[in-house]
Amino acid sequence: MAEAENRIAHRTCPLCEAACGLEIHVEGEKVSRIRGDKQHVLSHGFVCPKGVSLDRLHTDPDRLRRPLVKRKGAHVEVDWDEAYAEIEERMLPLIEKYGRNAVGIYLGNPNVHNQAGYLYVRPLIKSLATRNIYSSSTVDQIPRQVSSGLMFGSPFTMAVPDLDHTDLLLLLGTNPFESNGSLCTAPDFPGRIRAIQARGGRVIVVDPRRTRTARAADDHIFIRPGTDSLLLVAMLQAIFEEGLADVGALGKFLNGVEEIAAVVSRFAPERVADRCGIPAPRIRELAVEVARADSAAIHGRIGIHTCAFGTLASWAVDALSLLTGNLDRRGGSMFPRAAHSPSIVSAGGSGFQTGRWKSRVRGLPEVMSEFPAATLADEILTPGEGQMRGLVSVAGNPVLSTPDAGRLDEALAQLEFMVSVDIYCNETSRHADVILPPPSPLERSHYDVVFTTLAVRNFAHYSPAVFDSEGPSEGEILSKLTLIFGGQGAGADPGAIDEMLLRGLLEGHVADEESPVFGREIEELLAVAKEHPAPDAMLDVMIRMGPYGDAFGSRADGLSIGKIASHPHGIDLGPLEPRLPELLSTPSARIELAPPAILADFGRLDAALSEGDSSGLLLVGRRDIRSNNSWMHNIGSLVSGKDRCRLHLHPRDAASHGVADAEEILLVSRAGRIQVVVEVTEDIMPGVVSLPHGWGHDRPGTRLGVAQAHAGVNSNVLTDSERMDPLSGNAVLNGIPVSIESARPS
Ligand SMILES: Nc1nc2c(c(=O)[nH]1)N[C@H]1C(S)=C(S)[C@@H](COP(=O)(O)OP(=O)(O)OC[C@H]3O[C@@H](n4cnc5c(=O)[nH]c(N)nc54)[C@H](O)[C@@H]3O)O[C@H]1N2
Ligand SMILES: Nc1nc2c(c(=O)[nH]1)N[C@H]1C(S)=C(S)[C@@H](COP(=O)(O)OP(=O)(O)OC[C@H]3O[C@@H](n4cnc5c(=O)[nH]c(N)nc54)[C@H](O)[C@@H]3O)O[C@H]1N2
Ligand code: SF4
Ligand SMILES: [Mo]
Repeated sequence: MAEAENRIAHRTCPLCEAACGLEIHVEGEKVSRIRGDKQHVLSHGFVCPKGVSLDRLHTDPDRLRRPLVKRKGAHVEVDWDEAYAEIEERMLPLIEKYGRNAVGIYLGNPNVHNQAGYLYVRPLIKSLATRNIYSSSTVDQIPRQVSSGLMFGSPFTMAVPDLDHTDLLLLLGTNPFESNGSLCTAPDFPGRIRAIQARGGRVIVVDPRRTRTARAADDHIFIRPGTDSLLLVAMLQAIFEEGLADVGALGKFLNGVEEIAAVVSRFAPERVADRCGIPAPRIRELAVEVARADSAAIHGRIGIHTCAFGTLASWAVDALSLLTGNLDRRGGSMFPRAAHSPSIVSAGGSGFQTGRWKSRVRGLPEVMSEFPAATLADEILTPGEGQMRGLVSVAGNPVLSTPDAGRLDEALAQLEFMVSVDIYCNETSRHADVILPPPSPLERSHYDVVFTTLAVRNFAHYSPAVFDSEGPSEGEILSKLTLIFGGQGAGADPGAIDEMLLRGLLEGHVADEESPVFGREIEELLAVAKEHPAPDAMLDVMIRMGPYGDAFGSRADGLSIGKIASHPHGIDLGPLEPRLPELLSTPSARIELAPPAILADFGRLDAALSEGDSSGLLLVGRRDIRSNNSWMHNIGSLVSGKDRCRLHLHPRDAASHGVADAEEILLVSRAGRIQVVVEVTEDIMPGVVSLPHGWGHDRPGTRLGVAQAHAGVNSNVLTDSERMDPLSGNAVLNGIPVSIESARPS
């Protein structure tokens, strides 16, 4: 017998936005150990319990290796050709009979952690030619994209806090000690927070829970859920009133300061204090501290975005940063410069628009060509022309992750045909007639196309696959679906999509007079890129044509995918540098501080403030370092120990409701009711309760042996699909009015 080969593979962890470098020790075909890559240019050895469990995801016997097709109500394994043929035979007639919009698509979060999702989803959507496009964006970050689109011209021009240089970090509605950060790729967020403190800076956390991040901070401010927009706007008012507004050099290309000064004047701290649960002097003090700091970085996430005023709150974060001279400046909020070429954005166009078309049932505006995930069930359940009869779900688990989940669960059961591209048969994919499983993360190469654009330091890291895959790659699966829906048939060669993508990437560059490859032969450049198999060939084009790229030999010493790959610990591309006005793509080529949609939303904010507040309990979520949304609960080491799916309740509320620790209660909202065990804790604001999302693994028909034994309950049965941020379509997932009832039969 040949001796087992021992080697160390280096790769980016694809699980969360921190993008840590892993060192994977391999003996033969087995991983013997995973630890942090100490030499990684960004993570310097940091890892979390999920990253070191990647091999257990890889070896999980419940992870699907072959396609499943539903026969007589039960899933059976079939080969790939049979699975594709089934899709062609059953989905195409639906499209023919009911039209293109009858088949929708839902895209889940792992698509942004996987280059296949980045490259191959767009052609798939194009081939479906449907308006029924949904994704986890509308239960997550889309308010940030809308505010960025309105202010800077592109929904991808998002500022990130310059963690490594700031003197004051203000965090709102984010708990990076558990989540490891979001819209801010910063492996070892805890270490970076300690570094701010070590260099004499301060960290302030605004959160209705005393989180691990809050405990590590210098200051923690409790806030009533859903009121961050009011807090931030009142801080703006205070800054104008105190004469502290100073936009610095950005004044040369900035519109709208006077309009904003006028509109925020109605929101003095004294007016919002009670609603926020923060004394007015504290709000003023905070505003002055941000304005007077040598540098300040303000960052808000899930807690401020998944609210009724998510877009306004996101806008206010940038407005505060701009008006205190902290936007696009070291130590403030800055725009990263990733190594791959950006999707082409330019000033002077028609600008960022939403509402170009409306959803059928509720008339909700499209945002970034998507409808809100909160209306997916409506479109399936409501009869009439254009009713959805089929669905393609790629890397999503909306049955656990989107609001009014009980209703969506029922809706999916009524579809005539559903395809899931997923590694598990879980709460959502159990509804699918065909499940197509892509390879495990260790069986694919990785280049972080999304999170390098959100990193606190510019970097590039390529990792080859650790193991070969027996099945087709995710790109190939998505290409097959593209060809089927495009009418080329299940037998067509998926390589045709690679060829199309590659040519598409190159055509713009050779035709662009400003480009260093202007006028060169496409075939010549194609031949260079094709030295790598797809999708690396596409990445090679994007890297070569990117800001540090070699432009196919035109720029000596520039980057290519091969060059990046020759640095297994990544390449450091330096600290963030100012990028305005170069990056602006608004029609005016200026920053629009007062876009009409934002100005108009102040009227809604005013009305909401004038209305009375509900005095009842408000439900918020939370994350735990060992979870990853809904889908890592089948890994034993990540669910062992104390049950984590418990309702946090303040002792005062426990007493007033006559509820004891560890008691099971009924939690009731307008949308639904669930039975849950209470954990009484001082670490939550009175009047607020908290339950994590992503649990509820007790549905029949799934194949999740471990998760079923740690089922928990689905918090999204309680979240309400009627409540959303109208500017972005984002669901309200935090600040849900709930009441407690006895679980004991009366
Ligand atoms: N109440 C409440 N709800 C929330 C949130 C909250 O804070 N509170 N957070 C929201 C947020 S931020 C998000 S991003 C969403 C997530 O919403 P979703 O993306 O819908 O849900 P996930 O749990 O991430 O499910 C990911 C799915 O992808 C599959 N998968 C994993 N890896 C791969 C892969 O490589 N390829 C493929 N094809 N499939 C794969 C998993 O098995 C799983 O089925 O949930 C949202 N829901
Ligand atoms: N371990 C782990 N890591 C993850 C994930 C995971 O599920 N588990 N998911 C990943 C994904 S998809 C995302 S998008 C990111 C999210 O990353 P984060 O935004 O850091 O997400 P959370 O940890 O849920 O932190 C949200 C915080 O907002 C608070 N909050 C709730 N309502 C309000 C409010 O109205 N105002 C304020 N100020 N705070 C409020 C909650 O108490 C909570 O502490 O995490 C990513 N990383
Ligand atoms: S923090 Fe995120 S990227 Fe880093 S090891 Fe954990 S899951 Fe992976
Ligand atoms: Mo997310």
